[in-house]
Amino acid sequence: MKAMITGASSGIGEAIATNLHDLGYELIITGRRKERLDDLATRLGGDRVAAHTLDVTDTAAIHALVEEVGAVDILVNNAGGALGLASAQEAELSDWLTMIATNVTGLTVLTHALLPAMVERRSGIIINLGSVAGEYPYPGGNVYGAAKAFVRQFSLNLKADLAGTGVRITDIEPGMVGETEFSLVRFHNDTERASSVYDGMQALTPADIADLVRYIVTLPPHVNINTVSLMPVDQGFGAFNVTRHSS
Ligand code: NDP
Ligand code: 8X3
Repeated sequence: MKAMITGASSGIGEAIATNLHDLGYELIITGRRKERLDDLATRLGGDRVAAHTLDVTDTAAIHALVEEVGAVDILVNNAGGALGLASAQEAELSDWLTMIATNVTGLTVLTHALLPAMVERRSGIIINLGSVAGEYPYPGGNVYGAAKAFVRQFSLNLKADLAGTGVRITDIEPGMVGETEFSLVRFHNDTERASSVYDGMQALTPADIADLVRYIVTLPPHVNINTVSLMPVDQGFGAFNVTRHSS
């Protein structure tokens, strides 16, 4: 049984890869930082793990990899993240386009490339990493939230098309997950700002998400979990924001 995990070079993807390896899967771990993938392969013992450099924004590279590795039993579309927390009117266009290219286009192209073989074999599981940011708006969430809303709706629409094919599809939508590089990347390597995000609260951990994946992939084949929305106990929702006397 073979599982492909994108963005396995850190955080949630690395933890998911570790759990799937524990379950006995042969892994195809991907990301842009090959040395990180090689480290993970070594830590997992080297056997049953193939590390491949893959930038998910590179459609030709996705097609070449799929051609090389063939069908997989599990695809975890985890690669992605946020860039910036500026308001829409102040955000960098390049950040917006990168978020769409990774969280939306990369996930879509890889899914399109691997799905036909799953349907043909009448078996397979796709797990997408969405976010609570795709469910609830927050200031500065603009394109990141919109990209994750795409992941949520695309996953549900896949479920509609895949009914009766034997192929399963789940969107996992976490709130704040610490011990990842998510905030470091969002704040363009500002370590202080990144670590302050999790100050004084207990965030979810990559292991929490990986344990959820373990649960999902070990369910009987007739059970499909459509979406899972989860948050730290310490996280909640904001109130509506009312601007008064603004003119
Ligand atoms: P990390 O920054 O730790 O991990 C992101 C992973 O994505 C890295 O392995 C990175 O690898 C990979 N990645 C980023 N861009 C590309 C690219 N263009 N091509 C290939 N791989 C890429 O963050 P998380 O582990 O937290 O994030 C994993 C997923 O979970 C993301 O989709 C994120 O949006 C989502 N998520 C995270 C939450 C959080 O609070 N941490 C909450 C909700 C969802 P490399 O740099 O080597 O390419
Ligand atoms: C990241 C979760 O709550 O920081 O997707 O937007 S949150």
